[in-house]
Amino acid sequence: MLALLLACVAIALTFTNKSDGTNEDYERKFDDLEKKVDDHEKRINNVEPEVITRPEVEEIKPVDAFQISIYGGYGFAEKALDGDDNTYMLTKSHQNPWMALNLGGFYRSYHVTRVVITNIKLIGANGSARSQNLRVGVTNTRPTVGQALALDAYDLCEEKAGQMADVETVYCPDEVSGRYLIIQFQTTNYMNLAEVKIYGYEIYE
Ligand SMILES: [Ca+2]
Repeated sequence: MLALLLACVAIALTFTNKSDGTNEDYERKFDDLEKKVDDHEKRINNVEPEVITRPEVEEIKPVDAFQISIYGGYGFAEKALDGDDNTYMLTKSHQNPWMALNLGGFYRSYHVTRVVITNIKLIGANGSARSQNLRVGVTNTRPTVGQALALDAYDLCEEKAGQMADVETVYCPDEVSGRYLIIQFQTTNYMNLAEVKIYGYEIYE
């Protein structure tokens, strides 16, 4: 009888142990699965979204400036970059007169975002009225002093028909970039501008 009882206890213990062991296995596997799910969620939550950063837009100081011609030996292009509205660049009279601003030398290219151009004021309405059909663009090809510049010789940012305002702001689309900023009037006249300010950022290629 005792032997039978012991046998029953042994069987019961064995069954219990076996049962507990199986549950532990399942619990362990469940814990492992939970941990994997947690790890996976952490990985998903920790993935930083892809951020496309754009460089800071700042004023671009051209390294040099030139134009189709210089009127009277004093209307140098640099006078449109001296911060003084009372000094101005002046060309002789041409068909589609232009000026160009070298944004950074041989190895640099820029995305220009906007250009603020101040018309001449010193010689009154007659001077301002010369500035007709403004065109602003960008190119990597240096224009040649003394030569006409074709209207399609550069990537156009924007053109504004009619007489230019006292201060005109021109915007360039994202895909336009280059080494030289071109300012041109689609008219036949002298070109005289008091100031040009250029904003954008350097492109590293
Ligand atoms: Ca000036």
